[in-house]
Amino acid sequence: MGATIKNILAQEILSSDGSPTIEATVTLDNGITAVASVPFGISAGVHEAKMILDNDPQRYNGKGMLKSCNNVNNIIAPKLKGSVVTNQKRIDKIMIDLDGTKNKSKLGGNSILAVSLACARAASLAKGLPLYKYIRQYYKIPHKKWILPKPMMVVIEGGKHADQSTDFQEYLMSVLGAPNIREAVRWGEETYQSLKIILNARGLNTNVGNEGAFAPGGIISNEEPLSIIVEAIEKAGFEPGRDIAISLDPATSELYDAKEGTYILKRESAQLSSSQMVGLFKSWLTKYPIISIEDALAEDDWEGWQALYRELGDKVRIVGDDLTVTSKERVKKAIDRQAINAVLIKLNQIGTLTETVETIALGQEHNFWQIVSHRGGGETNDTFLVDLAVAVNAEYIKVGPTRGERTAKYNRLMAIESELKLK
Ligand code: 2PG
Ligand code: MG
Repeated sequence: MGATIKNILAQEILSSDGSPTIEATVTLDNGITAVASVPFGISAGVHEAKMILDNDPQRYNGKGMLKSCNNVNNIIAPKLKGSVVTNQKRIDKIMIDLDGTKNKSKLGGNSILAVSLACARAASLAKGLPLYKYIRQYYKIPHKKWILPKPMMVVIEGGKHADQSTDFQEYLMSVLGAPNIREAVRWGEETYQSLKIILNARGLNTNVGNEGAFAPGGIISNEEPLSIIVEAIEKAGFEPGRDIAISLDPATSELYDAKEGTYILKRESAQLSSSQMVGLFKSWLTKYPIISIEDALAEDDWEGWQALYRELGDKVRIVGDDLTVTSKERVKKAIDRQAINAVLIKLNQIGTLTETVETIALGQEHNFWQIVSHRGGGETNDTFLVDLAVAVNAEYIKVGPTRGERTAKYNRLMAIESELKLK
């Protein structure tokens, strides 16, 4: 029998947004302790696992997480004490059953995930393995080699992540051609610095948004960032489309008027139908080196997604985020409907490590890209997502280029590369 859980304690910590989030500490009978924390999104999809907030206006404007912590300390912890920590599937199943709802709304996806991740980390320590190796071994993930995820860096952001910037939420640089991760990170960061010079030269400010990307107020259109990024890639000495390409996350669930069935682009005083949105992206593909588009359409606009896939599925990676919410069920639906060829992965969208790994496995059976992502609302310094991405050979990690909670992810990725002695 392996090490068992002696105690689990959850408490509030501050997220990158200055409001609380949840952190869990697991202590084992052999004295090992492990800590994990859970981020949250600001443009969260409606189908995500529920995050439980206190809604007590006296504390943190209602955004406290004491209820979530109490759910861990008073309900989850007593059930899990004495469990073998290396049996992650059983631990996750106990919590799923204890919650009993479809979207983890009773105990909170945030509470359950904090415990799930802290247990996995404790188990990896008990086994004496780095977390990424433990995850690969425990879930019998069939990859033999280590192929590290490349940086997909958010470099211009708007939407709900910044005021007075673009309607579309994220413009990203995906590094393609670097010889290794350390170089890939350097390429991305140097290009980000070139971008700053170009934005300044165009009279646009370089304040940053939630994810550490530039959020240039006064930008005139949703298309302008594309030419700016191409210019920045060239200025940094790289070739657009060969060394570094563009990825997009317009996060259009936030722009969708469900009643009218249209997408509202305030910057351009435009109101576009699904097929006009598809047309817009199609025209951009002919002008810019775009390799992936995430949430090009709203989370329940299935017909729009299918049309997009029919039109562009062989030219670009079509990534589900709000559409698929790291749920096996929704990824399955997207496969059946031929709506995507890549999946964004966020642990807190589904709420346990086991379910996340299952969703990834399903996508990989279909040769979909896996992009493991940070959150734009409140992130933490926890780097679990990086170990997960490495364990499954994900194609990319999507993380902003600055601010400590973001650079921690790239630092972890480079450390793993050094540890594996990959050149
Ligand atoms: C997204 C994310 C992360 P948020 O839409 O992909 O960039 O944003 O966490 O705010 O939902
Ligand atoms: Mg997204």
